[in-house]
Amino acid sequence: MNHNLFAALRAGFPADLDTIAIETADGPDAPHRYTWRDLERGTAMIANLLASLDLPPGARVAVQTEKSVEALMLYLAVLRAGFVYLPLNTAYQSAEIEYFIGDAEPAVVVCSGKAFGWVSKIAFKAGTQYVFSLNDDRSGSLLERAAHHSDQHQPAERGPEELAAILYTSGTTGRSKGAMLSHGNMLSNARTLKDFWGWRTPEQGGDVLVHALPIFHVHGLFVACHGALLNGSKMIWFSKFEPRAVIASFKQATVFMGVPTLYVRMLAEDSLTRQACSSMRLFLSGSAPMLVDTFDAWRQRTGHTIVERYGMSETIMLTSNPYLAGPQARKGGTVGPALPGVQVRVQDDEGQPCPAGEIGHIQVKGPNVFAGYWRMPEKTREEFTADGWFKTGDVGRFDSDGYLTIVGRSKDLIISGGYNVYPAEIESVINELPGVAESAVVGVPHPDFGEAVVAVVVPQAGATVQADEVVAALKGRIANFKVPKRVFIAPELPRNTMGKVQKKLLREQHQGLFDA
Ligand code: MCA
Ligand code: AMP
Repeated sequence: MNHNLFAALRAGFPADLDTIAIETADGPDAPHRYTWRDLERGTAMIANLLASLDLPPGARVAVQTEKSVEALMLYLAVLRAGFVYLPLNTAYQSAEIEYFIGDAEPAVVVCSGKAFGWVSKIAFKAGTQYVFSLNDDRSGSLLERAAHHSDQHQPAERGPEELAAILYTSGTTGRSKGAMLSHGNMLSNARTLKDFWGWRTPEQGGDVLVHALPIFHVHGLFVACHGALLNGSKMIWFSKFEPRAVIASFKQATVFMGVPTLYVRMLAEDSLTRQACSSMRLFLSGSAPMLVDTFDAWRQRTGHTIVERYGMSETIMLTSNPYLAGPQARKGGTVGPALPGVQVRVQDDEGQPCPAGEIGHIQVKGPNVFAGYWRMPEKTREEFTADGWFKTGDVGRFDSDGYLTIVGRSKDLIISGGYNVYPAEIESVINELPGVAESAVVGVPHPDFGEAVVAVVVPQAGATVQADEVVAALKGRIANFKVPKRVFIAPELPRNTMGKVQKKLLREQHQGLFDA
């Protein structure tokens, strides 16, 4: 049996391949409609192009392109051809891209035409054999080359353990780690979610997913796209989240997935009403904690109770509030019980299980859990317990019904608008700026992004450092979402008697910074 994830997704396509699979909601020629046959043929042609390149087994295909249906087809084609997909956030700047390409050593890199100059330079220096361009208007060398290939392609035979994708997650200290996900990890999770969230096949009346998330992370690429494809469900495709247009699209849809920021922004629109959401059956939230206020406000305004779930790049989805048991079974402020087939436990500092109500470290096990970090066996060992559980770095507690609440993180991580930011990385870039002695980066509450990045910078003796200059210097060096929303210049950082920077104190000091 072939365990290639593409083969399983393809098996979910409806019998009538000439129905609409994806309809674009924005962009110059919207609504542009793609049939299931278009996906079948387009992915075959790109897969055949990749197969013709004589790449070594396990070759990585790294992709940094704007969101487009063709970019989704490229992902599917990489799976189909049996290579390893490596998505990169479009916000990453050259130093970040240089690290990922240097570390993953992809045989193929695909980037937007406007970035081709600098990206290809980095890629060829790192030994990449092929660099193609792909733009969001269906132009670029990838599609030009693929057009010369057959639209028939047999998915490559792959076992469940074989690598399908590498997702880079920033590290608490130093280097980013590439989480290796297999065909089996992704397929088991997609199948679990299909049942758990009650996806309806076209024969069962069908679902329509509003897709407004980026496609370089687990949420938008795996959870959303796998769900729709495996189920033969149509997607209404936004290249960028725009609250009013997304609300207007709910009239033709049944399912929506978003990070909390998207829900907060839609709640600010008068057009969000019960009427606007009357055809919807399921609103899902995750990637960052949703405030109970947002959960309640959404229910009050739309009559729908959001299903909050919890996951990670290393594990895909872990827990979810119930869907089938009805809205009364969903508890705001919790991420629900473990998904079927996934094990989740909460342990104290001594490695003993915490009883319900007590806070401890969240650890997980299951067919969805990744194989390890790319070329980092040591780091991989550190992140698993002796008895084989993955340490999430999140801290939480179960209630007596088995619902998990995430209360914090043992890892020093800020989640801003659903994107992860590691303070250590930002501090090291700030510390390299001229005149800077040291810095501390913390996350503080933000009404739109949930948490916002704030930096406290200490100048070297005799040097003058301006806050706006720090911000300007960081833009272009690191992805925009990592750039601090505010920078404070201070003569020193608060330290405890051991000399450790007291970040808790800094967070408290700046707690109300973004209060409305
Ligand atoms: C954009 N900016 C941000 C963010 N996004 N700053 C902090 N945090 C962000 N998330 C910057 C912009 O570059 C800009 O900077 C300024 O903030 C204002 O941008 P704005 O126009 O408001 O942003 P936007 O383009 O509307 O984007 C906001 C967004 C986007 C739609 C919320 O961030 C987004 O799509 N987030 C979803 C992320 C996601 O999919 N995460 C899933 C990870 P300037 O003013 O300097 O130009 S997967 C995961 O976490 C796990 C596995 C899971 O459980 O799902
Ligand atoms: P990533 O590294 O991008 O995969 O982010 C994974 C992290 O996002 C998790 O370890 C959690 O800290 C956080 N996360 C995901 N979903 C939720 C949620 N529903 N509530 C709170 N935190 C979440």
